[in-house]
Amino acid sequence: MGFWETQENVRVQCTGKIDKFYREGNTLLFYSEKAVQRVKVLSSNCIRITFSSKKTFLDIPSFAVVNEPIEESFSVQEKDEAIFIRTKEITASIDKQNGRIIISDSKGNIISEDIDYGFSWTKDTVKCKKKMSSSDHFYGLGEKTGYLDKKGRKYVMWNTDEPTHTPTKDPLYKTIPLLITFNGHYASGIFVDKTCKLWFDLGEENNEYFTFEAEDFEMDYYFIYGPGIKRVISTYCDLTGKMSLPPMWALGYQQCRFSYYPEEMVKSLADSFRQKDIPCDVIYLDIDYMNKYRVFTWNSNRFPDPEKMLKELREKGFKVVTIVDPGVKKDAEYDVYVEGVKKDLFCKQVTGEIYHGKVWPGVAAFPDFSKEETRQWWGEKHQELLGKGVAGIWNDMNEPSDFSIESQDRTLCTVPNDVIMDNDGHPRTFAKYHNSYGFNMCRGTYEGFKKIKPNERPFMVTRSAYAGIQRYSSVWTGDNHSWWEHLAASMPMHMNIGLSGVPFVGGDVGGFQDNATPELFARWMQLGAFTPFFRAHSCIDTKPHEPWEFGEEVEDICRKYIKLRYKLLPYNYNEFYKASQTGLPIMRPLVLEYADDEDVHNLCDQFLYGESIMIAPVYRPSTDKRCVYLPEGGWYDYWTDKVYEGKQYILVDAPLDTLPIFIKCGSIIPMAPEMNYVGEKVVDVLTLEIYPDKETTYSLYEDDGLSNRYKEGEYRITNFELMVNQDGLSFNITPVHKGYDVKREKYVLNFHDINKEPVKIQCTDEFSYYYDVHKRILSITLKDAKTQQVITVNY
Ligand code: MIG
Repeated sequence: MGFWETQENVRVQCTGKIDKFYREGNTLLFYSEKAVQRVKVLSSNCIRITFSSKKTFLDIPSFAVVNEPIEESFSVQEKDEAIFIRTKEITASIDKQNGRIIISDSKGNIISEDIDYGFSWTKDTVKCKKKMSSSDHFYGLGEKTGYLDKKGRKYVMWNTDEPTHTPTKDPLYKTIPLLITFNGHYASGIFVDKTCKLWFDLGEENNEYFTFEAEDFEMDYYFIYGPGIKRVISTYCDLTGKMSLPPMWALGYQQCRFSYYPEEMVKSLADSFRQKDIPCDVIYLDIDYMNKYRVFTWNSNRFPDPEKMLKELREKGFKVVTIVDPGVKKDAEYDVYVEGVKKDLFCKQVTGEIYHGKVWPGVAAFPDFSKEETRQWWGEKHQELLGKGVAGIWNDMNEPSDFSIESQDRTLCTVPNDVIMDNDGHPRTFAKYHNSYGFNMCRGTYEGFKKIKPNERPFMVTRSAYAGIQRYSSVWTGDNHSWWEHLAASMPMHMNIGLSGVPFVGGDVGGFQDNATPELFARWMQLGAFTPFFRAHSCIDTKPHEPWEFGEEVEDICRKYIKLRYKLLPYNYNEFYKASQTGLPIMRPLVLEYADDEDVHNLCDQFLYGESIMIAPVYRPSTDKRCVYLPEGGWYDYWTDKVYEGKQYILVDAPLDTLPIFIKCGSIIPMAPEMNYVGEKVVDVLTLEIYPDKETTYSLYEDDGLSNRYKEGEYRITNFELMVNQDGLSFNITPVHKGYDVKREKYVLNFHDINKEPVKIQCTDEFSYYYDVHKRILSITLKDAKTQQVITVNY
């Protein structure tokens, strides 16, 4: 096949006729005159497609993919027009005329179809062009502005320190190139595993096709067949790994500001939380704790004895997380810099000289985190922090941001493209590894964390990320503003990050830049209480943004929702557990559960928090009512216990102190007593809020919330089962794994929506009960017998 000139010097070529193909194990190679494409069968619903315009493959080990399975049970059939690869679930055909790939399911429905030709390339890029239909929706893509459905825009993947996220701003800090396509019936995923610049044009250029393009001579992507969205995500997480369980305190409320110092201020901040009866677990130290922004140092005037301070805070239940930036100050007297130079750990220019940019400490070198040795060294450096009692690490500026390049175009304010990264024997330019920089920084930190504190679970939060980051760190969405628009925009952004394999996500509650109004702050706190990572943060030159800075009414609202967050800890922790097992998000769009319902395909102003709770935040000023969509099934208003039929829009009251919360009929929600911080009290009484449907089951995971002993079986799983019949109900409690003693004494079972006083209650163990006729709640208290317990109620 030929080529054509679109513009001067931009010669576009495409695969052309396939001359020969080979199979070897799970791999097929297809050669045309100028290019080669490789299909690897990984499982019955996943294939990897690599294309090279140079006829050879890079074969650089992936940063993202940690588990690439091999599937050999598939058939290959050559016909006149195409070669067919058939697994149990999908058939991929490779057109002999042009190399294009068409994938269909076992019933023959076309799921994915290259159009015009397969791959095309220029001297700088490789592109793949696929058919798009009018019913297609696009989800995932990590951290992007806009609505839930990403259709209609072109996005670029290039990690950028972009402090002003206006509605169409792109790119931001993270790259997670997982594109989920859903046509209303079938979902599939395309995961482009490339750390160079990428573009996804999802219908901006044309509404007949979408494209993805890499700034490289090679394209490498995984095609994942669903048919459901959940399966796409879980298959993606089988490849890239899952979040491991964080320490339970990381689910508590976290307080941040740029910056809390000196020590007295940090301590009095902590005391204020306790005095004001507002629960809080974590306080952050931003860049000003360091000695002139030198990483792994302390400013000894501001923090004369960090170890002592951290110990005192710990005794009050506070954990401290410190920021760590990648830039290492160029300073001949500074050991970290000197060591990095001596051990050859910094990124270098082609000339062999260390590249120096400029960040907070001034002129600085950038560790080459693509090298194993650098990551190890960096990890060990955290002894200075973690060894002194710091509880977690906050990685910032790791796109990486570089102030030495001044440009209106923020994508340029980073380490230049021609700097070299070593990647352990696979040296390429920064341009090719750019999007992995923050990821590998986190990887080094995480490994170091595990060495320094082998008995603890690492806690980290990062701004920049690449696919697979969930293995190492939680993420936050960078420098938002105290704008209503950002409060609203955070919902689809968090949901799409969740759909991209990263369940532990949140944004700066209250907004980072600008001053929040009391009303905005209250509304944001309500939403924040239902985001996996729950941290308030504000910038250096803003007014104080602590929960008590906005008057009494707002302080009360903050207290109410932060306390609710703590009461929901068992539920929330269980959601984290499930996410660690499945890879599925905690904060999830309704489309994940109600895919057949067209009304939810782009619904992004309400969301599910875990399996039972739906949140419909207020995200506009002067608003005390909002429209809520209830999907199929029944829904309880959390505040009034009023039950609604699903599949309807309702208007609910939402005065400033009310966040509309709905509980799915058929839910069991475990709750803990109020506490000031995680672990303050043993949860000796576990309350189950039970919202009946005909049949309901719930499985609760519990462990010590801190150590890694759960990996050796030290955890408890208890199953709860409710069955409702005409004249009563029965409830079973069944411990199914008893590897950990949760020190529970009692259960309080609150059965909601009970309209009659019971005439008879029987239980395998001693119990007491109370029926509240006004609330229509039957409350039964019984001891945790640690064996199977059965309760029957007759009305
Ligand atoms: O150039 O460390 O997004 O959360 O407070 C700004 C100071 C650097 C950006 C982070 C923000 C943090 C701030 N940092």
